[in-house]
Amino acid sequence: MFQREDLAVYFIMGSNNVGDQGPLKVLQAALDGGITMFQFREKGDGARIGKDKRLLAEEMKTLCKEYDVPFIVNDDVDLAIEVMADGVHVGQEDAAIDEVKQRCPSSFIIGVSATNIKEAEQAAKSGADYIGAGPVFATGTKKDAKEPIGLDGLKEMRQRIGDTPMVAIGGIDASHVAAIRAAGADGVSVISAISLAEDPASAARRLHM
Ligand code: TZP
Ligand code: MG
Repeated sequence: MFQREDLAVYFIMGSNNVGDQGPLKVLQAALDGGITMFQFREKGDGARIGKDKRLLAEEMKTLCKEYDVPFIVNDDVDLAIEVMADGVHVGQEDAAIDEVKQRCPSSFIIGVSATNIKEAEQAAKSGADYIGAGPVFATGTKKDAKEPIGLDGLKEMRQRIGDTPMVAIGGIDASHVAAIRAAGADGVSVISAISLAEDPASAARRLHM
């Protein structure tokens, strides 16, 4: 069962977000550091496709299961179902949430990205299990990221979506966690703060309140 506490330290990664250690070593370290949720986001330059992508997803899912951490797949609903993930995360350009809900097992955690108030309200209304809000700060990791909403934008989203679980994303590091929680988010989601850290386990640990 998904609970908002799962959003506390939400790590997101694909194979091109890491250096020489490779994605599985980094994920293992992040799990050792206490991440509470993981999203496999395989896109961009050199992203794996087809069988390679599925094999990596399966290995990551197995690792997450060992730690009892929910394993979420970004965008790819077919893959999420195929590897029996714990859920799927979709953006505004991806499949409509009604359709996603129809296709997935009822136990699936469904996350939706929101880059502004209107999208957040819509996502909450459509029954998303959680909203990924941002980018809160500028990020170099997502090339087509929208304008940052800032802590004020995050606060306003919280006011408009009632108690729908919400996780903040974009340019976040350990120094932001307290302010982001104070703005009403249930947690932080990060890529580079963990994936590019010299010591991903400590980086994950530092993101806890
Ligand atoms: N969506 C909005 S910002 C972002 C995504 C996937 C990238 C976040 O990466 P980082 O390295 O934590 O800024
Ligand atoms: Mg997407």
